[in-house]
Formats: sequence, structure tokens, C-alpha cells
Amino acid sequence: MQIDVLSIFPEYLAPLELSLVGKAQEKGLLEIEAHDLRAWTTDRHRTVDDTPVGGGAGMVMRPDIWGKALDDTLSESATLIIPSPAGQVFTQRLATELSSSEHLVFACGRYEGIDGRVAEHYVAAGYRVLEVSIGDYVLNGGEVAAMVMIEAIARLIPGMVGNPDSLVEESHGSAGLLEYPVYTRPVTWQGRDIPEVLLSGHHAKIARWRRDQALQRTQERRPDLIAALQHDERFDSRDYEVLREQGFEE
Ligand code: JDQ
Repeated sequence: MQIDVLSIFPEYLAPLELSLVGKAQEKGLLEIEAHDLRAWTTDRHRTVDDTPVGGGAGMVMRPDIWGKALDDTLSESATLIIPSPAGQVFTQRLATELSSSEHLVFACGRYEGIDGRVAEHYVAAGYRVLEVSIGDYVLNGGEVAAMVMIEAIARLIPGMVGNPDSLVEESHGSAGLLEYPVYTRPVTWQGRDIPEVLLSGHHAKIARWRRDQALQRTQERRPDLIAALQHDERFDSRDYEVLREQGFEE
């Protein structure tokens, strides 16, 4: 997979060289390049922004500069991703879907964002264009959002990840639920013991305990996820027993 990131702060993307994403790059499964948007300016001040037409606070990024940068960067197979607080929400499903892409181009805006015609133009030109939010909070620009998405996507690239078992588990029974709590030695720490069942060696009991924990904390912290799973026949009768003990109805 090729990933190009366009930004006025390409140095922000430096951490992608490290850790998991760096390993994917070393393995040749992934190539990430950060480009300085100002390379496509022609004026002495390397201007990328202008005042908002119609009035209002702040500055807007110019479509002509973005157009030149994207024309030089997009390939025929590329998906254009524009981080935005007004985008569709980034999910594990979207990460999985994007992990089989040949080419992703992230257009990272700053200020009040990128002129709205840029997304429209590349849709009209036949590209897949996604305006994507990483959650309902406001960042100062698209760079951190792009890094979040790239990390989530890169760990799913076929042939990647240190421990493939963790990905298999993610896509199985626990899918759509929060993770169960995990423990390691020492068995007693600060007067707190690891739950006895985990030391029993009884694999079926351990699996059931972990599912109960996942169900309980999902019901407590993310009832929206329980509601979403309910009609999908994802729960057996024991699951419903656990949920009902927590005050769950229907
Ligand atoms: C940009 C901005 C509009 C603040 C400029 C480019 N999930 C998520 N939160 N914030 C962003 C994404 C994001 C992405 C790209 C961005 C924010 N800004 C700043 C723009 C209104 C408010």
C-alpha cells in the first residue's frame, strides 16, 4: 500500500516512521510519504489560505493550491481521504475496508478547512473521496486525525502485525463488544488478586468469564453497542442472562 500525506506541517507525520507503522514500511508492505503542500505554491510568501467568502472568522485553504498538489499525487486507484470534523465517523469497519487499498492520499487541512469545491471536484473526476472525522471533538488540523487513521489501517494490512492471533480474536466472538480486562504477574499486586478463574486452566470457563466481562462493561459504558448488536443474533441465552443481571431489558 502507498500512503501519501499532504500537509503544511509534514514534520508532524514523523512518528509514523516508528513502531508498527515503521515495521510495515520496513517489510515493504507499506510506503508512507509526507509532502509539504507549500511546494505547490508559486508566490513569494508561499500562501495556501485566503479569507472566507461570505464572511466569518479565520482562513480557508485555497482550492487552486490543493488542486495542483492532488493532481500530482493521486493515482488512478487512489482513494482521497479528507480529515474533517464534519466527515463520516471513522470506524473499525472503514479501517478494515481501507486496509486492502492500493493507494490512499490524505489531504490534511488547517485553519477553517479546505475550500468545499476540492472534494466535489475529485468526486466528479471519478475518485473515491471520503471526508472523515475521527470523533466528535475538534482538532486544529487534519494531521493527527490522519495519523490515527493510518495506524488503525496499517495494523490490518495483510502480512502485518507482530501477533496475528490478536487480529483473529478481534474479528471473532468479541466483535462489536468492548475488550475484557487482561492481567499478568504478579498474581497479587497492591493487595489485589487476579480473578481466580484465570488461574484455573479451565479454558471454557475462562472464555465464558471473559465474554461475561466484555458484555458487562459494554452494557455499562457503551449501551449503544449492545443495542446495535441485539438484532444481529449475536447474543445467546447466557449473554442475555448476564445483560439482564445488569438491568438490561429486551
Ligand atoms: C481540519 C477546524 C473546522 C476546526 C482544520 C482542518 N474529528 C476531527 N476533529 N477535528 C478534525 C477532525 C479536523 C480535521 C481537519 C480541522 C479539524 N481543522 C480545524 C475546522 C471547524 C473547526
